[in-house]
Amino acid sequence: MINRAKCGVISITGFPNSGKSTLINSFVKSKISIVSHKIQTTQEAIKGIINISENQLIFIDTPGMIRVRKHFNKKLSRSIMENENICDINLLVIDVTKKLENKSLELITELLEICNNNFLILNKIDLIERIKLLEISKLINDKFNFKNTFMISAKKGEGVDFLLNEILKLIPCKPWIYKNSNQSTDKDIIFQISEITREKIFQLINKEIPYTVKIETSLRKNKKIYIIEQRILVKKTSHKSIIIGKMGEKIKEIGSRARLDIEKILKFKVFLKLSVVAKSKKNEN
Ligand SMILES: Nc1nc2c(ncn2[C@@H]2O[C@H](COP(=O)(O)OP(=O)(O)OP(=O)(O)O)[C@@H](O)[C@H]2O)c(=O)[nH]1
Ligand SMILES: [Mg+2]
Repeated sequence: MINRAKCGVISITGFPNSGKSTLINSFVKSKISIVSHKIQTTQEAIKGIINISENQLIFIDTPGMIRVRKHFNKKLSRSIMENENICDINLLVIDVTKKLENKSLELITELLEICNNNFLILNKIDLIERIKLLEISKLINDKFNFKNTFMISAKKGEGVDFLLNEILKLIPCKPWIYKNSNQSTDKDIIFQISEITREKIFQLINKEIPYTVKIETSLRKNKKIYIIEQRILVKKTSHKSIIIGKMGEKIKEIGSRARLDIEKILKFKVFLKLSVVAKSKKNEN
């Protein structure tokens, strides 16, 4: 097997909210990257690893690329560009329900510089008519030189296996980078568990608060159960009250949704204890 080993690095880039994290989860068949309806959910690059017979595929989910480079966005675009020249294939994911502005077209030019093999991924095809889809495909392909175009629904898994097969045809012969064949992500379990809770906050709390939240996680295990304690660090006492919600309803919902997902990852029963801490470190709950 060593002689025939193939290993490919595939970056997943595109605009915020286009479905990049949904796609990496669909490839890996596990929630390794969090998903929400809000833009800029993914804050740092996350690798998803799958092994198929002699092939190892390493996907890199990246934070959505945007033009307005505020302080924290600079960091985000840098982490995308760190992948420059290391990927064998770049999947540029476009949300077909969003209108493509001129500045988005300019950004595509930048994203194509990351790699020599670029695939155009038209995502969310479950939401538009075929005729509109073909128009979008033509519009983009007339302007840019993509190696191939794929029309998929990352959420429903439509077209994902076909895309995977085309990727397998292009990856180079070289030794596997990750020797442990059970490893599905480069992130440790503490990161994954913290991210799950961050996802629930993105899904359940409105506006800007989710962007400022940090999660601290500790975990221990006995014979019967994992005991996980998480501190949700927020900037202001007012944010803390919003996360806790009326009669503690919000935090309860965050906790029960997070626990279910964490149990899926750990494949074990979990006791999850959440507390919310305002930055002043007073008023812990
Ligand atoms: N209907 C539909 N919704 C999708 C599809 N793919 C993703 N979504 C939804 O689009 C939203 C954004 O998905 P994400 O996977 O978080 O998008 P992203 O590109 O990783 O976003 P950022 O990390 O913020 O850049 C979520 O609400 C997903 O459920 C799809 O194929 N069809
Ligand atoms: Mg994402």
